[in-house]
Amino acid sequence: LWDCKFKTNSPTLSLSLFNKTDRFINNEFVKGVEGKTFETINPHNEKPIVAVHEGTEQDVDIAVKVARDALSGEWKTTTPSERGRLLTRLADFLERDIDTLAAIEALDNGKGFTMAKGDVNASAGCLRYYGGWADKIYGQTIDTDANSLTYTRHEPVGVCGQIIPWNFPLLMFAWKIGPALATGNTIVMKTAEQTPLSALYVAKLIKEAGFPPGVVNVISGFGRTAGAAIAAHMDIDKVAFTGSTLVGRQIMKSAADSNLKKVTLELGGKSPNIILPDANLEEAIEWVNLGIFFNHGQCCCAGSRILVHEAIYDEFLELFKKRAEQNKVGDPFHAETFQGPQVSQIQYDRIMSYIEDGKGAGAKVVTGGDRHGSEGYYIQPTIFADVHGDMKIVKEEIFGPVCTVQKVHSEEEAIQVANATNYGKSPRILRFQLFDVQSLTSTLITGLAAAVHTTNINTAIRVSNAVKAGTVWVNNYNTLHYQMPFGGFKESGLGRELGSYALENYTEVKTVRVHLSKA
Ligand code: TXE
Repeated sequence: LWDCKFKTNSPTLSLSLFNKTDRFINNEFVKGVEGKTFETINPHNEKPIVAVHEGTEQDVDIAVKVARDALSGEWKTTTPSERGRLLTRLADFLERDIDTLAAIEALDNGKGFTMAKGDVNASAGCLRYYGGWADKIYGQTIDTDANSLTYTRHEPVGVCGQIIPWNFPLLMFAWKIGPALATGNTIVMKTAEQTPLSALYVAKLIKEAGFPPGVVNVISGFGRTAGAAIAAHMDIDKVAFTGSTLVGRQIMKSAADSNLKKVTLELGGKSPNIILPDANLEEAIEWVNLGIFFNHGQCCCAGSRILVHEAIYDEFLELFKKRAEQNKVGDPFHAETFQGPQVSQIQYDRIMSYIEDGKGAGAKVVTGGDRHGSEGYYIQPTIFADVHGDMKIVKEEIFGPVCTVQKVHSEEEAIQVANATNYGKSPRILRFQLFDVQSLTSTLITGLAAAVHTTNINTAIRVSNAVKAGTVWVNNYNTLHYQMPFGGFKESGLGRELGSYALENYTEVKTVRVHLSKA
């Protein structure tokens, strides 16, 4: 049991109700088989919040069995409309408990309480959206010019393993379970070891909403044990993963080496944000600021490579510096906080080492470049200028509040630099370096997102068409919505999440051909 009180920007909040830190299998909270626990850390003060039961391979086995049985139990006869109602009810409960969920998220992840409330609302919206889809999953009738009736059915894939990261713990949970449940699958979810808490709270709500036992199972645990067990499991039909490109590769390999389970991946990025001379500079600066510093730079689609036309480069830098310095960094529970701590010591160290590397390589620190304060994993919003394409800070995903501003001389050059995310070694070399994160990230060929800022519609469309990215924002950034598909070109991923596109990941198409007798 943990019992804490927080002074938030809404009334003081008590989390004493939340005492479920075991794994959630078959609608019950039970201890892990090996009886191990691990601590989840508050990134604001670097102190443990609570010990959580660790799920390992054996727990994955149990969860898979339960999820397999659930496919032929009550869930099989739960009608599509009822599946929709269950998802909608779960969305209602998220909204009902928004303060509690946002507080858990702020505490465990470090994001601002206000931002976390946004995540809760977006998660509820996503679940409700997929609740709406549940009774609209159908195939085609096909005229084959023969004496037959041919039609397709969109059937659930089966047991889905889902592995999520720590940057949007609750939102990633919702993105994953929404389409999977709408289409009638069952789930074994592994949350990120840094942020297991909000999913455990939602597990309680899943039971309360009335989902049959075994439909959603949640395991808190580590990647190399529970995560790897999911990817390699012979009785999991599909794995959906969000995380690093390095692990994405391993998951695909495990899927291929086991039962060829279906794979969807949402991976890293080094997304370009292009500012052309005719842009509304004041508005563009706001979007650029949000593009990189939102969620402390811990977004796979963060606009971390800012490409600015030479005609406005100096003015842009001056205004962007001023804007970035207004971002309030501090306690997630303070009302005015825009940027909280990074999620963990590991991420903090990784980001600081990139900052040092940038300085060492001769990039100019426009603002930031250091830790913020003396406690917690806080880093100053950092802008580097005078960079070139060979620098590590330009080539590799930093996943923190750090961006580079590069000067370009034309629209053509902006497009060319935007698409130039292939630096160095060939994939053949990678085979021998699968565990070398640095060498692997340095070869990232990303294509998750991009943006262009211009007031000319022709330029906007021309650049959008030319940029190789799964999402292109025109005169905005980081505006995701559950109705819009999201995913990566190139090494940024496989498949699309959200929108109707995500439903395809969770259905098998069955063709039925009926021979019609002539009589
Ligand atoms: O990611 P991991 P990490 C990027 C970002 C970040 C870097 C490292 O650049 O700096 O990755 O972060 C599980 N088999 N992104 O180390 O390891 C793990 O337990 C199966 C981008 O946290 O990929 C967690 O649940 N699963 C990203 C999830 O994978 C494994 C978000 C992500 O962890 C596993 C996060 C294994 N062998 C990081 N190893 C995005 N696309 O948004 C780990 N996991």
